[in-house]
Amino acid sequence: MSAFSAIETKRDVDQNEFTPDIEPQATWCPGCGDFGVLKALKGAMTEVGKNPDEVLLVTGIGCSGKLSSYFDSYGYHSIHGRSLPIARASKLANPNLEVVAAGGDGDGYGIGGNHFMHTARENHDMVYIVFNNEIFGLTKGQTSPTSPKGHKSKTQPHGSAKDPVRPLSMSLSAGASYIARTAAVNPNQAKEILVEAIEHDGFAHIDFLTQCPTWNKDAKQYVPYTDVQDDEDFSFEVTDRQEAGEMMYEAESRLSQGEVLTGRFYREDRPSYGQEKRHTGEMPEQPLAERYFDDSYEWERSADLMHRHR
Ligand SMILES: Cc1ncc(C[n+]2csc(CCOP(=O)(O)OP(=O)(O)O)c2C)c(N)n1
Ligand code: SF4
Repeated sequence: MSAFSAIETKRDVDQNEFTPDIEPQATWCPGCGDFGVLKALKGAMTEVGKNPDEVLLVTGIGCSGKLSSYFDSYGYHSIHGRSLPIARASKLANPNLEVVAAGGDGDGYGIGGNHFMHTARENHDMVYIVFNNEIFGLTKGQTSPTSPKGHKSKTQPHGSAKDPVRPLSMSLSAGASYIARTAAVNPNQAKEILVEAIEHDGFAHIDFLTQCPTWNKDAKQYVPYTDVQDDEDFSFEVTDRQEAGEMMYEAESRLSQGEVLTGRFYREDRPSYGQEKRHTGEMPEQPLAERYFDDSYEWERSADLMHRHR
C-alpha cells in the first residue's frame, strides 16, 4: 500500500500506533513538559483517526526537536529554526499529508522568526507547535525571546533587560488563522486544542507552555492556569480580530507576571496557500509527490527550468 492509497481511509486508530516499535527511551529530563506534548499529540491524532503513514512531523533542533524520534509517523528532524519551510514544501507536494511542524521558542520565535511570520501570513495548512519553556533548553538554559524581563541566566546573569516577544499577538498580526495557547500540565485541553488545530484548514499555531524544571525554575509547572473560555472574568469573540488581539495582549502581559491564561484566542476561515494556488491554476490538483511513483513521468533538469526563466 503506498502512502497515497492509505490516505483518507477512515478506521479506528490505536494511540500505541504512534509509538515506535523499537521505542527509543526519551532523553527528556524527569518532569519536562515535552512529555505532555507527545502524549497530547498521540491522543489527538488517534481522535481524528489518522494513520501514522498519513502524518508528517517536522521538528527543529532543541529538546523539543526530539519529538519526531518518539512519535511514529513520517518524520524529519531538521535544522534549528527551519522546520517551517520544510513542512510547507512537504504539504504543497503532498496536500493529503497531515503536516505538523514543531520546535522550541528559541527555534520558532528567534532564529526561525522570519519563517514563522511568512508561513502564518501565507496561511500554509499545517499545525505549528511551539514548545514555549521561556529559555533555550538543549543548550543549557540561556535567555530566549520569550524569557521574562529580569530573568537571570548564564547569558544574562544580571537579568534580561528586554521585554519578551508576544507570540500570540505576533501570530495574529502576521496572519495565522488559528491561534491557541495551552500547557503541558493541562493534557485534556491540550489534546482538544490539537484536534481543532489538525482539523483547521490553514496555519494553526499553538503556543504550548512546557515547563523546564532543569533550567527554568521560575516557570515552575505553569500552574495554576485559567482557561479563558471557561472563566467568566473573560468574554471575547474568537473570530473578532480586535477582541482577540486585546485578549492576547492581556494573556501575554499576565504571563510575564506569572499568571497563566490558556485557551483558544483566534479563529478565521480563509483559503490556505495551497487552496489558493490550486484555485488560480498555479498548482496541479494531482499531488506533485505522486510523480515519484509515475515511471513514465519525464523530469525536467533544473538547468533547463532555470533557462526557461531567463
Ligand atoms: C543554526 C544553529 N544555531 C544554533 C544552534 C545551537 N542550538 C541548538 S538548540 C538551540 C536552542 C534551543 O532552544 P529552543 O529552540 O527554545 O528549544 P528547547 O531546547 O528549549 O526545546 C541552539 C541555540 C544550532 N543547533 N543551529
Ligand atoms: S533541559 Fe529542560 S526542556 Fe530540555 S529535556 Fe530537560 S527539562 Fe526538558
